[in-house]
Amino acid sequence: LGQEGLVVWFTGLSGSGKSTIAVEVEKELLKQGKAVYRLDGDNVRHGLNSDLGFAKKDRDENIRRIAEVAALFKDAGLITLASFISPFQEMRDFARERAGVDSFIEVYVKADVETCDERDPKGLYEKAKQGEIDDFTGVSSPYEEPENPDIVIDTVELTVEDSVEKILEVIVDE
Ligand code: GGZ
Repeated sequence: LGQEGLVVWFTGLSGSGKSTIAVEVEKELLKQGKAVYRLDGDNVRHGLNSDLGFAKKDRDENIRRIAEVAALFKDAGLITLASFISPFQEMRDFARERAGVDSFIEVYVKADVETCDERDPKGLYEKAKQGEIDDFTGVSSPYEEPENPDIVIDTVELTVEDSVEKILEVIVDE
């Protein structure tokens, strides 16, 4: 990998491990002296996209804006790590198209709903099942599995360390 930017797009359910893995990938890339920036719900949904909720229309707009931002960061030469549920194939395809097909890596962070529900670090699945949160992905809103991901990370089987290694192997070859 030279100075060229890249978008690494993490998709998966809430609690699948997207953010945990993206944070560790970021640390490794920084250690290697790479220019990297991470986009996730904490720095996007509270600012740029604070007007958006979780109905399909809002999720699509959330991902549309993030895809555009990621493409700009990529143009600036950054390895941009984006971790969002991004449940719809159409919008993930849009993100790939905006980045440029050769500058985009789709990482499916795979864990079944039951596992995520058991982990439930923020108690959101419980709230969703109680009807306290509407349109919750995996409970009352759909998640379309990636049709053609570049990398599949099965977080039921793999440790965080192994997951990071698997992703870095692909990134450094780009
Ligand atoms: C899914 C929700 C919802 C609903 C709040 N459905 O695990 P988290 O808490 O920290 O991450 C989830 C985050 C999902 O935002 P995204 O921007 O990634 O979603 S999407 O790509 O679909 O637009 C979760 C929290 O927000 N959260 N309500 N109803 N996740």
